[in-house]
Order: sequence, then C-alpha cells, then structure tokens
Amino acid sequence: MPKIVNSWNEWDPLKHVIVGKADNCCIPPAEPATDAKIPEDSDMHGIDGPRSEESIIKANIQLDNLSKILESRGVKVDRPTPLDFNQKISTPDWDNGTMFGCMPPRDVILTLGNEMLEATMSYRSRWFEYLCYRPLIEEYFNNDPDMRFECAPKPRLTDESYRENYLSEDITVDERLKMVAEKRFVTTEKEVLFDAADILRMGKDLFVQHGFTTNLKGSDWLRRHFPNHRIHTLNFPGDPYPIHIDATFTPLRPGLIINNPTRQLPDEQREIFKKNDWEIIDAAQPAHNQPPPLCYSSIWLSMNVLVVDPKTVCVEETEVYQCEQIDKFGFEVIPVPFRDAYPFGGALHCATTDVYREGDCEDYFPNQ
Ligand code: DAV
Repeated sequence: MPKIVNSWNEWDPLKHVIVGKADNCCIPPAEPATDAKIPEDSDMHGIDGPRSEESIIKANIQLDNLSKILESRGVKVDRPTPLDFNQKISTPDWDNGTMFGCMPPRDVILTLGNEMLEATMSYRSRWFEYLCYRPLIEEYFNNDPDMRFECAPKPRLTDESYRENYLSEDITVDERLKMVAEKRFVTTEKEVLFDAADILRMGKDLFVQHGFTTNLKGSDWLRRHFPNHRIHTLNFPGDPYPIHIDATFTPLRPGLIINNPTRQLPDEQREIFKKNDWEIIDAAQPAHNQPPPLCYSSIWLSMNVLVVDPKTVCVEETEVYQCEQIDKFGFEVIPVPFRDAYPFGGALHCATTDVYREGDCEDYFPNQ
C-alpha cells in the first residue's frame, strides 16, 4: 500500500495538501481567549453569528482557486467536511454559542513525518474543529499502514486556563506589549495547550511560539511526544497579540527565514540560527494598512506564504512588496488572490496543511 502521509518541514516539494473551506463559518461569541485577541480598534467587537453568505461565497472562490493552482502544479488537494458551526456546543465545564469554521487547517492539524496530530486548540469555539478533518484522516489511516493518527490531550478550557482581567478594552497596547515581553499571556499553565500553527517544522528541530495559543506545558508535551526532535520555544515580544507563528517567522528554504520586523526574535534566541549559518531577514512591508473587514489577523498575513518547493512560493497577489522580496531571493513567485479568505482565519499557510512533502527528516541545525 502507498505511503500517504509524510512531511518533515515547511519547504520540501509539496505533493498532497488539505485546503480549508469557508462554508458555514461563524464569528463566535466572545470567550476568555478571544477577548484578549481582538484589538481595541477592531471592527469585530460586539459582532458574532454566521458570516454573510456573500463573504463565504467570495472566500470559497479564492480557496477553490488556490486548490486549482496547486493541482495544476501536480499537488493532490483534499478538502475538509464543514459542520454546522452555527450551533451551541458544550462540555461538562462550559458552553459556547457557536463554533468557528474550517478554513485554517494549519491551526488544527500538525503533520510531522508519518504522523498527523490533532492539536489541543485553545479556544472553546474551536474545541470540536478536528471533526471536520476526521473523514480525511480516517481515509489516510485506512490506506497508509504506516500513518500515525494522534490526538493531543483534550483540554478542559475552564476559566482556570485563562488569566483574569485580560480584556483588550481594559489594557492599552503599550501595557499589553509589556505583558507579552514578560511572557504574561492570556493562557495560563493550568493544562497542556497548543494550536498547531504555533509550530514550525524544520526537520529534527521544531520551533514553537509561546504566546496566547500555546503555553509552556504545550511545548513540554510536544517535547515528550516527539522524543527524536529538538523543541525550541520562541518568543516575539513586539507582537501584542502573539497567536500563531506563521505571520511572524517564515522559513522559505533551508538557511533562509523572513522575520516580521515589528516582532523581532530576541538575540539570545537567534543563536541557534547564527551557529548554523541560517539567515534571518526582515520581511517586506505589507501592501495594506488595514486587514480586510471582520478579520482576526493583522496586516502581516502578507508573510503567511505557502512554500510549494524550495524554489517556488505562493504569495497573496496584492502583497506586491512581499512578492518582490521573495522574487529577489530567487524563487518563482506564484501570485494567488486570497484577501477575501483572510477574515476566515488567515492566508495561504493558514489555509493549508501538509499531507505529503517529498523528503526525509534532516538535521538542519547540527550545531546546537
Ligand atoms: O499577525 O495576526 C495571524 C496568524 C494566523 N494563523 C497575526 C497572526
């Protein structure tokens, strides 16, 4: 039987991928985790419920188009099965008015080698999101005898998992930057928490952002779960809302990373890259001053690119400065229209998750 699941890093030639869908997506009601994330001046305050049919259609056109572009490059594309996200969910500890959606598979599923791991997630609204990927994961499990199907410990997400008094309206951005620099995030260390999009895979080394959606216990769990890998916990103190590493630190090929210039990796955490001759270069400025309406993410989705192989990168087509920078590095840039999909949970890296990339687990950081 064929090998279906294999991916060790963010850049080897992509052969099989999951692309999300915008169907049924909701803006969930406020909960402890999201209260902290939504910036003071965001247009999302006080808004919840299903997204408009028109915005869903527009996002799906771009998601379908991304799928076609990838297929035309020889990549097999699978799609999740959306749920009716506009329904109340509950566990013995809490209930929540709606779920979220299944546009960003990168947040939920971590593929490493022959394993697909469902992250704990850290928002109540996203507790059941893994169900959208189960039909695909079960199919891979049934057809690939080596595939490992894993699930991180389900978190309880009681109020004890969140720091009190972390509401954005009560905290200025400057205060928040100070809190972030001191590593006082909205999530506590009560239990293991991580979102898969906080983890960058670089062969033997995994780089994990400690922030709002992944705590130190999450990193520690990953360290114990992947004993053949080295887990490095990173912080990006310039980010007032550190959620997911993929608009902050983006490896393009072995030896080359772009870093969000407003969220610089601290010097002491750069050592491992220096010692191994990796270049960390400031990412180009975003082309937009504002995210599109009703978008959770920042303008830095500009650097949330999808590497198709070590010479080819998909970049959002209106992000002209990012396209130009990546072109100058010597890549072929595939421009992909994607801004209508941003409000549904991110850009091209968020909207995909690897099933298969050619290549094995290599050591890109022999000097530790
Ligand atoms: O800059 O808002 C977005 C990352 C989404 N996965 C940001 C981070």
